[in-house]
Amino acid sequence: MDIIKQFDIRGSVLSISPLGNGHINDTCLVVTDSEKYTFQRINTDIFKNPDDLMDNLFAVTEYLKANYPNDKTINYIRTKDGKKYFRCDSGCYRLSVYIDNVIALDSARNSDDFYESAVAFGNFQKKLSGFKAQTLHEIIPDFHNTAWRLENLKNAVKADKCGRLKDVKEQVEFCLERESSIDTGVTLPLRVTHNDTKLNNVLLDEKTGKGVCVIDLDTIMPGLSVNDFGDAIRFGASTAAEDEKDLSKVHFSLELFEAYTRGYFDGVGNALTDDEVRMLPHGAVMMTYECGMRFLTDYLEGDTYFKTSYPEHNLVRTLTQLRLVDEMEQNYDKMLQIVQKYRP
Ligand code: GN1
Ligand code: MG
Repeated sequence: MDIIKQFDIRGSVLSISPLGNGHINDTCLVVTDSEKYTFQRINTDIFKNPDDLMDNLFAVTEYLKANYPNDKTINYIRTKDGKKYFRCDSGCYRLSVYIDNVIALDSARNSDDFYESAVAFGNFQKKLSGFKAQTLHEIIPDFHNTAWRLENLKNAVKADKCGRLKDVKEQVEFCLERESSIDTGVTLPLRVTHNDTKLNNVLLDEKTGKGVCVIDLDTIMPGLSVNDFGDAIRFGASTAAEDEKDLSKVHFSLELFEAYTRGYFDGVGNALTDDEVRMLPHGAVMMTYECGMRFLTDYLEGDTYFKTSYPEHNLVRTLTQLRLVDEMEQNYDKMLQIVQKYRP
């Protein structure tokens, strides 16, 4: 409560309650008698430099607000002494205006939801094409360096510090077998990328289902468009949640892939190069493979990175991701055809 008062808020606080289900930061809804706010404690184990992080967030949101004043953009509130976040003994905190009358979905209710999220992320990519990627701080180095993620997995396997390797031999093998698919030899342009393009990071209008605002800007960095596309497919083109325990419910849906591809091109227009367009399906496989390896590594290392609710949580997540990789590989040619069908 005292921390919230450090920010330049309107009204007096009526309530504070938990919000959302991110794996990294702690998020609350703060209601005052005149406004609602999103209040977050930044996870500084993961975001080691909150100054750089908040600089990126302010730079990007201020650019979007100035250039696209009619679109909804997250509005961060400074502290009373003008800082971008508040630091005290218990951590680093930030505040933004809560966006009302919206929903965030953990899985698409239908392909329209996924289509709308794609339009929003495509648009986001297009709107930021005039923003100089090099001016952003690299918040988490090697974030989507899949080869490095594989090295981390190999190290975790070697150390086997929790004795869990015996349960995941098959999954480790699956990841090792795909090493040669990582380096494609194609160099793609550096862009401003979101790097966490999950369906639930687009707020949809609760009545119309249209995309309202892209959120969770923590990992905005210079990166590759195909990875943003791919991460969205990883999460949203599955028929089940990322942590579905019943694997028979988890499938890669070509129908959802098609809906996203159509929406993405409706949003991004012709802002991508031919190489980027051609590599979109590869981005989907890579992001899913990479995320599977990250969950598997964290499982082997004793669940120190991702928040977990039960001991096998990271293993369950690994299994869904690897299942999706397998099915994407089987459908790769169809994915390529769909991309060609919708490209402008
Ligand atoms: C994390 O913060 P959250 O829950 O949206 C992670 C992403 C993973 C995702 C898997 C900074 O995202 O990279 O894809 O979990 N974010 C970070 O659900 O590591
Ligand atoms: Mg995130």
